[in-house]
Amino acid sequence: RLFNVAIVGATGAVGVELMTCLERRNFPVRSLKLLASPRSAGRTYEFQGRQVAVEALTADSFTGVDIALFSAGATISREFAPIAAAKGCVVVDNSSAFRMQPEIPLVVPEVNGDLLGQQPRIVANPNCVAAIAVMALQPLHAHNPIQRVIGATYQSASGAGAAAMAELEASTAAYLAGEAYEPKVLPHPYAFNLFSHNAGVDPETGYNGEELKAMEEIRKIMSAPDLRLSFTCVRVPVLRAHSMSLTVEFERPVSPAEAEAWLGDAPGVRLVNDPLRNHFPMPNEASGGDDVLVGRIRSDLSDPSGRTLSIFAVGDQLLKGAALNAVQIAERVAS
Ligand code: A2P
Ligand code: 11C
Repeated sequence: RLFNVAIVGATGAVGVELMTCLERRNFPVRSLKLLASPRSAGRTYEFQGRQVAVEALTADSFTGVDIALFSAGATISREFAPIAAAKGCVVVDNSSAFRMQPEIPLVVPEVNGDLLGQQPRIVANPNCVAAIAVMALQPLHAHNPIQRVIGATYQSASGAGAAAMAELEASTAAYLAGEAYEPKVLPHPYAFNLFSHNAGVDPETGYNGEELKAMEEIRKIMSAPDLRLSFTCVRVPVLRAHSMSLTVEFERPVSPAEAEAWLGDAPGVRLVNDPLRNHFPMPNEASGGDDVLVGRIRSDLSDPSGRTLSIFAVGDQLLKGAALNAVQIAERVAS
């Protein structure tokens, strides 16, 4: 069976990757509709050897569409995803609009793809930190329950969209030319700098919105409501892969060799763990690839009980952190 597919936010950083993922994974597309703001109407993209023109998103856009992949932000999803679903379309939504609604499945197929068997109308695609983290955590959790994770992230420009990626390039060029650059997309100078994630800070807890999303979404995806988590999210001047240090406390003692074996067997995970060459996961090696790279697996010396490991994970934010995961969900929905 072939499917009529729509991409909402087709001109964005994730939207363009959605097109490439559908194409290279041979998703059974009958027709592809590209939707964005009226600003982009008429712009064309090549898909399967044909030119497809972008159309302005309207309430009528979803007639005859079987699967809609949304990546145009939460406001657009809140308005248009219910309209699409009411027209019989299955929505895979990359925004935060529906993720924490109890009746909406929040899915990373390798972890909880079984939820798609219930044929939901709207499926939420997780925050990129959550998606990448659970790829590294779930294969461990399946063998020895995880009780607590302390995470620190090193997040790329792509998470803030195509305009932020352009700002990283332009501000770096300006810096090297010795010219002034006024940030327009992100709140702080980005070239040769890093800063606490640009999501707003919750006055009650002191955590920012990205940290809170990552923590609640990891619990939901892993069906682990009691998992204790604390994240610090930071934006670094990298174009498109998110890195994270995860300090993971288990129920029982665990050795790095055991963890390496469990991660080595996990689909979608690739071990990059070569202490002799000091070669561990890096954003330049994760970028453009489907796998989440995991390494630097070592016992945390601050826990004498032997129940804590530190690991480092890196995943392409635009792929497993967004477009690839959405297309993997769509593949399961279509099968
Ligand atoms: P457009 O390029 O026409 O503004 P990114 O996350 O890379 O910033 O991309 C955001 C995506 O969301 C873009 O495809 C953008 O389209 C789309 N978008 C933004 N505002 C709207 C809107 N009002 N209606 C439809 N799509 C929108
Ligand atoms: C970032 N992960 O890197 C964010 C962007 O929950 O979908 C995506 C926010 C989200 O800034």
